[in-house]
Amino acid sequence: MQVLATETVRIIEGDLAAAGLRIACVAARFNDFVVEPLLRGALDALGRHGVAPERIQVVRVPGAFELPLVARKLALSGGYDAVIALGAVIRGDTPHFDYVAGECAAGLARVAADSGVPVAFGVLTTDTVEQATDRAGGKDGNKGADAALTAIEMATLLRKLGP
Ligand code: INI
Repeated sequence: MQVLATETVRIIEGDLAAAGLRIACVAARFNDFVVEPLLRGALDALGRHGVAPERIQVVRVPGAFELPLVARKLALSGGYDAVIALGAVIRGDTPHFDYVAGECAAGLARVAADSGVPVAFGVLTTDTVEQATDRAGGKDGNKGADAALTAIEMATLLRKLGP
């Protein structure tokens, strides 16, 4: 059996050349002290990679539970190459966490698979407020910016893969 090196096979992957992409960001207002820095990080990353502001639409929803419905509407509109979902579900003391976080993650994954439009998961699910702020422009980076890069990479990848 021949062992094939990755250099010898054809590989398709996305890139970060984002000029011309149309991007929708859907952001939860719940825990806005975390979500706003995520949104700023996402917009900063989109701008740095060449997405024009007039090609970006921001939509706000009450909480993370509402993200999938609106992401679905945006994805199916035909107006966007990718959707970035932003939210923060913080466990605290509430059993609500598991329902909100679980439905949000499963719902967003379903939207992407069903619509064919990439949905980047920029939703923090953490045990504490500190863990959330660390990931929203704190010591652990900015997951909104990371989600924006994923959205760009997936949108460019899908373009390369064709219809
Ligand atoms: N929504 C969040 O975005 N984050 C949370 O941490 C959260 N908690 O913990 O309850 C939360 N709840 C609200 C939820 O997303 C819906 O907006 C609400 O249940 C109405 O449908």
